[in-house]
Amino acid sequence: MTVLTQLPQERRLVTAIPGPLSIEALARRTEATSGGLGMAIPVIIERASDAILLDIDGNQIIDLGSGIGVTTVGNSAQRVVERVIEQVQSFTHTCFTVAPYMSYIEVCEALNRLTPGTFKKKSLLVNSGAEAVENAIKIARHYTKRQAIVVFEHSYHGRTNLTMAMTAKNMPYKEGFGPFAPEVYRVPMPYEYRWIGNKKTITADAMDMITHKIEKEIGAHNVAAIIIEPIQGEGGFIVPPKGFLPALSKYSTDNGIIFIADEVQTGFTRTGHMFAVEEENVVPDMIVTAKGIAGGLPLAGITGRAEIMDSVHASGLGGTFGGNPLACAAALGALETMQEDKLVERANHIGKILGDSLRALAAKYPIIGDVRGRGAMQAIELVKAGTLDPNTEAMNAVIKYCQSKGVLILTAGTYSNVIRFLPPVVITDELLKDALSVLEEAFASL
Ligand code: PLZ
Repeated sequence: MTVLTQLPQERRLVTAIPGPLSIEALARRTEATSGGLGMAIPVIIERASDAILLDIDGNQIIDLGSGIGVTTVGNSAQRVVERVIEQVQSFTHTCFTVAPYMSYIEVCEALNRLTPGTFKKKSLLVNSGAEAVENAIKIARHYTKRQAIVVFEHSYHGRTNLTMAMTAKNMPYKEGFGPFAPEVYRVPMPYEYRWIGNKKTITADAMDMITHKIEKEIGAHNVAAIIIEPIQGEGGFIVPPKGFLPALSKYSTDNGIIFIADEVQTGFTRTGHMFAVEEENVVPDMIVTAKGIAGGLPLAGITGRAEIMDSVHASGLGGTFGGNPLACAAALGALETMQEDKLVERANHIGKILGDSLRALAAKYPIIGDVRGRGAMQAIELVKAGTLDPNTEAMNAVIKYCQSKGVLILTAGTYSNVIRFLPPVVITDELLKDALSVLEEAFASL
């Protein structure tokens, strides 16, 4: 078995960022690729291992974004690489709905076992988070024979037509891309830092606003599903107040509504639990997963109560590539890594280092208005000191400084003022601390 040797887990700059080779290659990027694509860091990647990205100029960059929360088990993780190599030599594709294979079944068995809930569960595999959300909605509508979908302010669920309708933020996700799918209703999200009156105990307020809206504007009996991210990702790592998710789950059950957790960004050890809903022992009827599931290969899942997942007629669900054998092999390697290397514990350990360091920074720099998140999913919200006014300029300056020193950090937030940390959960303490010292320098340099 040929497995590439690991890159040393250390930051190393040999040119400016971007270096001359990246600059040349990025000109070709501009020529060849759609202008509709974004770019967080202007370098071209040649290789990566765990939390280090190596660019074509030879710079080693610390990855605090994991390709948007995907490489939880590390980039090109050993067990993922081994299983994918073995699979690519066996067969590359049959289409699970044409001629089935074991790895798809094994990934579904693992999802059914690992997701919360002691009832019988079944799963379906697709290619992306958005496709998984679409399928969860299809199934919930089919099962309930209802149409309305309830989503939240600040939510992100994808870029396809239905999921654009479900996503909250207009620019850049929706601007000019309408018309959007009907029967999607948005309700308030208890965003503690910005809730009306700047209150902290808002679960009851929020539930009243939401149930009132549902009952008066939609009719609870028309709602097929309520879908929520247990910690909102793109919206700015907004953590719901304690008790909110349990209350929503109960309201759903009481009203025959399917409660769906979109764990695309929060799932698979990221928040210090296998799934973020476990924090408050919430048991959703369906869970949507993607990103971290397969160590970087494209795979997503929908897992739910067996009677819901089985309510659809045979051939009502599917897709050519869904649960591709390479992606399933990768997922089995990634899931094994999470268990064998105890990544739930590791995420909590990272959470402690990250949280302590971000809170210390916030105590020193009043433009850090809020520190929030859990485990290896935390963020800081930047404001003009002493106000709630978003400070996008400071966010951009910090990100740019960190990039110039070889640290890749992502942004987020409805108000484009959140710096979010999503390191690979396997990142070493030394590497994380080095990256955080660069972050501190960035604030000092403002
Ligand atoms: N649900 C909670 O976070 C993807 C978007 C990146 P896909 N988030 C990253 C971008 O700019 O396109 C996401 C998510 C939640 C669904 C999705 C959608 O997952 O795999 O990107 O389709």
